[in-house]
Amino acid sequence: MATLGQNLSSITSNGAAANDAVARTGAVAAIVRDAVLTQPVWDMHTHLYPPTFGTPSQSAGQPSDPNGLLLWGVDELLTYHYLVAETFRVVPNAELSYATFWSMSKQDQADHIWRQLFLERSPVSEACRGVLTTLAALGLDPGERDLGRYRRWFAEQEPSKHIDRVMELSGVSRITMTNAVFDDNERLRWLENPQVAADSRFAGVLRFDPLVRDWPAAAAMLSRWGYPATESLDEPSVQNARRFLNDWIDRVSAIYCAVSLPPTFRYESPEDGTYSSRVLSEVVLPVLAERGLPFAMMIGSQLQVNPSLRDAGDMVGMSDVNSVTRLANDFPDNRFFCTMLARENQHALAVAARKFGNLMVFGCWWFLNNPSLVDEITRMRVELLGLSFIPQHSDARVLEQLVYKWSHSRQIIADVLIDKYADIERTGWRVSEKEIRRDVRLLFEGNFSRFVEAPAP
Ligand code: RAT
Ligand code: ZN
Repeated sequence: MATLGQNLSSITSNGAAANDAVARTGAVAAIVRDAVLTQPVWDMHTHLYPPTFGTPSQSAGQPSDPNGLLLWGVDELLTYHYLVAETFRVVPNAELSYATFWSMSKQDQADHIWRQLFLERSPVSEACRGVLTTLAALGLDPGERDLGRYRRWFAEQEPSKHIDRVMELSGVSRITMTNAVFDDNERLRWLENPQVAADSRFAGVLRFDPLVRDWPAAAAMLSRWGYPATESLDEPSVQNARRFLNDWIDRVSAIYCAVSLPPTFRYESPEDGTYSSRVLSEVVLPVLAERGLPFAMMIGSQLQVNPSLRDAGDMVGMSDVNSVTRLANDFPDNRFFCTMLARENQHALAVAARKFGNLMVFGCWWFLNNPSLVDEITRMRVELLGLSFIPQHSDARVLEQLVYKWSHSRQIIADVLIDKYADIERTGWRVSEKEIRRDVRLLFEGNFSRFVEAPAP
């Protein structure tokens, strides 16, 4: 088999064609795997922050802030809401009530989850496996099963240096935040310290779900914050809402704006009589077109079907892809990122992206971020869209999740690409190492940086 880096063009077909074909397949696979595993990625959607936003975790060098926004460390990894949901399946609330669980300290919650999901039964779910991948990559042997030792190790880390280390381990070159302007805890931190996000490792994204999901509630809040707006969305309200967006885009240095939308979200036309269509067509999309910023729609999360689970209580639902195509068609001066939560929506969404160059499909979101589904969705997208999509984002809520979310995804993306290059090579087409690395760069960095019109880090 050819070694990595061997010039692929040196494997010719003079004579032993079958052997050469086998050698090429092996050499291409090795190069693809290396390219995918080493290519830096610009992670386009996370819930991570620089240490300046405070951190609730114990660390060396920074006092802990109970409401801090940067989550990291083993207790945060274990209390990830994906694992909270899995724990309540095996210890139903009849045995340990929701109220009792939420009143426990973070460390006690983590102990409970560790015992139930890692010790009482094997941690085979994707979210459990992720904790193990992450510990191993950090040099903490999961085989030891020693939560106390893991805790001591994390408490010795200095947050900013730890971020560097995690970014290096996960191959993440830039972390895109989700800056939720309607969240008081976050909004006040921006207002108190305009330099709060002065950290070149992080990029800002203005997130404003209530504006599109619940205009009357958003209007009341805007009014309180000095942007008078009425439920009727009259002309002054439109102007003030636009001013609000412009001010916050500037404050956050947003590289795009984003919302999460319910499965019931519909857009027929600017005049379809819904608040969301009016807010989009009169406020959000004109501002973003003027600013040259993309608009990200994450569609399909039905909020709080079980409110007692808090962040873990949301559900998936089928959404309407035609609403997305109508938006892409009616607003050609806007660029749209879109991801959908239902597996059943993935094919139509990829087909929609074939119709509109201003629509960029991204990521395998939340309940789709499981190996079997990432494999299926990535294959289908390559077949329909070639290399013109963004295969994955991490959605990390806890810093070290960058490690497992990217290592698990990279392995699958490499498998898919290896098969796709093998398919085209069977026709006699030859790919070079340079072309493979170029293609991988597009998927991990280039397509995103082109769409946000910002240079890759
Ligand atoms: O994946 C998640 O952690 C979800 O809870 C959400 O954060 C979702 O990704 C979102 O951005 O709304
Ligand atoms: Zn998210």
